[in-house]
Amino acid sequence: MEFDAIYASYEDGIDTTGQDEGKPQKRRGRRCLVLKTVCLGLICVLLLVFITLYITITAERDLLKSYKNTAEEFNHTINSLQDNYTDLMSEKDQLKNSFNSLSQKKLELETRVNDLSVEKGQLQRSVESLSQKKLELETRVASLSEELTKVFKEGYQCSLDGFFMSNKPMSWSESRQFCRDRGADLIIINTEEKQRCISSFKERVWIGLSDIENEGNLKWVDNSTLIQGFWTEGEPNDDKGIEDCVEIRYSCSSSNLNNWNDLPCSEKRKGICEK
Ligand code: 293
Ligand code: CA
Ligand code: CA
Repeated sequence: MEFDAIYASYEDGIDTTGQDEGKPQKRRGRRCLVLKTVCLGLICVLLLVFITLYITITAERDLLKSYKNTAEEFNHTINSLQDNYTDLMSEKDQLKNSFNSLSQKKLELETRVNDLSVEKGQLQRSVESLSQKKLELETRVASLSEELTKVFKEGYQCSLDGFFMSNKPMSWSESRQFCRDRGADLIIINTEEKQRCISSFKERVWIGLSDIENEGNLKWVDNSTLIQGFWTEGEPNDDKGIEDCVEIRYSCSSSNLNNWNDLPCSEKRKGICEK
């Protein structure tokens, strides 16, 4: 109604030509055009509003989506960091346990090292004391050996040099080795003087005579054959078929030079060595 009134007054103002015929029809046509134009304008405005709203909403939705994605990524990162943290804490606990156990072992080892050091000190002192005792004993043995040789020489009026006796009873071979280790060998008695010199010795001793290699064929240690023997009566008898080495038997009478006896080589006797 308002529009009709406006257009009517407008049409009235314009039409100054005085032509009245067909006026209402034209007026209606114009009104209709104006209405259409207005409607179109309104539609355009509404369309513009809709498009603007659509773009804005779409942009907001995309933004929200992006925020959501970012939030999910954050969550994911946080979860992963939490997992890492848990792993690291567990590793830390393990390392702590290992450290404690190693510290304990270190302490034990330190204690062991200390104990061993103490033990080492004691052993070193023992070794020193034993070395000292060994030296003393060696000196004593040397002095006794010297004394023995002196007695051996003086007691039996032996004027022969280069004689000495092994320090303990051994088999014939061991006694021989004792002599050889000292640059000598078991004595070879190839003169009466030698036999006289040692025959009254108050021990049973080995001499360097044997038939080890060939039964009945007695030989000296230098491989020479026996020429003159100083046998006890009835010797050598190879008793039980096992007597291959020769000893000098202890004899009360130093005037009795016949004091040799064959006996098993495994018997233990001291040996008389000759250089
Ligand atoms: C037998 C007879 C003894 C002799 C002895 C020694 C051993 O037992 O008269 O003293 O043999 O020859 O070597
Ligand atoms: Ca024999
Ligand atoms: Ca015999």
